[in-house]
Amino acid sequence: MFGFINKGLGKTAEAIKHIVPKKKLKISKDELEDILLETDVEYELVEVILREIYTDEVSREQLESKLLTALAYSDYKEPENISSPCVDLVIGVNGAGKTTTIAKLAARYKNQGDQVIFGASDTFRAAAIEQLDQWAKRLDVPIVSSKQGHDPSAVAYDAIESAKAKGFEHVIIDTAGRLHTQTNLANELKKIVRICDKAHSGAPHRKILVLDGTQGSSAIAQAKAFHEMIDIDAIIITKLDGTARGGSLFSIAYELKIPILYIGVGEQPEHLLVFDKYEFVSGLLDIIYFDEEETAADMAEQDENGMQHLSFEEKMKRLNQRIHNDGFDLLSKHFVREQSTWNEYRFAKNENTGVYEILERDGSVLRSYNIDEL
Ligand SMILES: Nc1nc2c(ncn2[C@@H]2O[C@H](COP(=O)(O)OP(=O)(O)OP(=O)(O)O)[C@@H](O)[C@H]2O)c(=O)[nH]1
Ligand SMILES: [Mg+2]
Repeated sequence: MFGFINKGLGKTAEAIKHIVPKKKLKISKDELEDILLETDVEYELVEVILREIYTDEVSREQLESKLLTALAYSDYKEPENISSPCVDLVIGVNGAGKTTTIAKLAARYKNQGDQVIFGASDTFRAAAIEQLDQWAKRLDVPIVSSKQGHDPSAVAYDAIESAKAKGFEHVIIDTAGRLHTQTNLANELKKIVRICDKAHSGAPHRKILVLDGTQGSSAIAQAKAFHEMIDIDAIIITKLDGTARGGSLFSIAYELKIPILYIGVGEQPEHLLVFDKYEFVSGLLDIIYFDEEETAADMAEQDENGMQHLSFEEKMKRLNQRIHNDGFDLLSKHFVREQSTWNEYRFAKNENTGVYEILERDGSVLRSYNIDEL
């Protein structure tokens, strides 16, 4: 969990800390609006979230329920009864992180003891084939490829056939993110889907859309276009480590209603994390709010002068009351006045003992108050 926050939400956390530098028990609605907009939650969703909060101050529990509601459709369910091999078709625009994500998926499958084969169906660019080939070598994964310009669906077909013959559990197919026209791309993707099914009934089992996390909410329109071409089963959001737009996940999930399968948090094969909405939300809330378990002592320590904390404020209120009951009134932070005589005395916190004291002119203590015992 700690690693998850560090890797995936580092930049997003920085952006939030500009608005709320120190953890709090409650934040104002204005602060919440700033946090949501700053981390690239789309305004429509920001309005929905704010509209449903009826108090001026927002607690961790209130925000948690709203954020989880936005992620209601983000849960991914593994398709049932897949006859091996399971075929992943990976699509997305140029540079979204498809090929890198394919390597990450392969590393994951291999780690669980499964065997994987790649299909280099991005035949639009020679460099794309070359890049996947390099990952194949590095990860020791066999690859089916052909020359630039060849039929990508034929490559997909061969890769599936090869996996069947070898008894492999997984096929991962790379695709081109851009062709000369959008219609070409749509036709090509549809054809790959058809041919996969021909090679292995039910394939591709997962049509996975890779979205560039640094594009944030602006990737939504793009995702809709792909979803219209071929129904997307799941989304992987990459490069979250490099962006402060972590909040866009809420908009993406809320608008598209397509499950989020993984998030990419770096360039190495191990930098792919299963997306868990509870973990994600609690990771974000930890940046803004105190943990439920964090004690008042932790809060006082976090906050140098303590004044911002409710529990501390409550203590100060009680201190005031006690001083008043003892016949004094607090004039300022450092002076009290005796009600009966109107004499003024210095009032200060003893730095050595932490006790608050009303002091005579000669420095002797007239009254002392241990704030923790009030
Ligand atoms: N920091 C970071 N970089 C990533 C991540 N995923 C991919 N990248 C980088 O993003 C760049 C593009 O990734 P590719 O995997 O080549 O993207 P692609 O979608 O295959 O691109 P094309 O084949 O050109 O369409 C590369 O430099 C990757 O190393 C990630 O999760 N975090
Ligand atoms: Mg690629």
